[in-house]
Amino acid sequence: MSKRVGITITEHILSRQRENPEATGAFTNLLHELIVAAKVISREVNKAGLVDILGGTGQINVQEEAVQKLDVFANRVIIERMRHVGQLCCMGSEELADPIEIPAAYPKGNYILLFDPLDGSSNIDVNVSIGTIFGIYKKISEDKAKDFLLCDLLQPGYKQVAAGYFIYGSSTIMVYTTGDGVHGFTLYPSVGEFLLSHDNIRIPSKGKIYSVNEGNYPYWDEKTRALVDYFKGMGKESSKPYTSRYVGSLVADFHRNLLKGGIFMYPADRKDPRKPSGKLRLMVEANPLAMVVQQAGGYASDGRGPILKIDPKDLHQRVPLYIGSKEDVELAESFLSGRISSLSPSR
Ligand code: P6P
Repeated sequence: MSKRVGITITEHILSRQRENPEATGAFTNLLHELIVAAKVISREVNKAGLVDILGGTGQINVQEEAVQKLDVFANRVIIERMRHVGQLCCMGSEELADPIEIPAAYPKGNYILLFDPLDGSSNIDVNVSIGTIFGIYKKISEDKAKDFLLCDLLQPGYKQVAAGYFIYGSSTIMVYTTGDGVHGFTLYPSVGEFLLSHDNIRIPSKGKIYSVNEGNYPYWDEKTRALVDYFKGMGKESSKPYTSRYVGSLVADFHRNLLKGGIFMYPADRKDPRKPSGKLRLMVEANPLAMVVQQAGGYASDGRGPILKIDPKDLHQRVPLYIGSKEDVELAESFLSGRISSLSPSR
């Protein structure tokens, strides 16, 4: 066990800051405030069954998804806490159509925060783990007359300076990377501190788990079906069957595969003509998790190539997602590109 297990997230971030001679403390300040926001969200999520904040608000968000009260709460907590930190020039939320400006009264900074405030919210009422996903970029625009430009928000994922997620489950865990490995911290509720519990997470190069919503099988193309049939040990290219695990909450499915190995897939499908690339969002879901998994030795693809190299066109664009153990994701690319000719069953 690493000698560092048990140190606080604050000490972990500060030790990183001390190792970086150019560090000004701005990033440390930004991450610290995000952690406070997550603690507030965690408290509400963990008592959701006890107070009347369950159920929908009757509103629909920019993704045309029923908005749960905790979604609204989490979105508001993050925006209100982060906008006065003085380290951001703007934000982007999965819940809001437009970029979030920092009010004139507040100091601005040179970072951009993109986030999904409460992913998996359809699981809130049934007590399944849900999460907050975030990616942080440096400002690139130089127009002095503007706090930010759209190009600051629409950067490819490899430009992220940090990314991670909070998973609100049997315990609240924060997993993040600043480009120097992936580390997990578990919230010690009675102390109110995140303590290092998973030092330098590495994902197995090949797993035994596949995660996909097989209810969408009728809406997939032939190559996608062949790929999933392979993981099931069926079809022309048979293999030893993998185990199927699917929670329906991206952060929960991703976190399990990160620790145990395996592949999570949300393929393009014909289910909704408005969402031909599937359901998941590039900027606030795929890119942050792609940075985490790559830093842990894994890989994330849209089926053709690296998620992190996609040039974004829209803040809310959707993307097919294949993410997890490197060998499994590369195999998925082989099926989806048609490169697969024949695989020995022993593979
Ligand atoms: P489906 C939750 O709404 C979410 O955005 C992700 O957390 C999850 O992976 C996905 O949708 C589940 O979608 O279509 O399988 O229910």
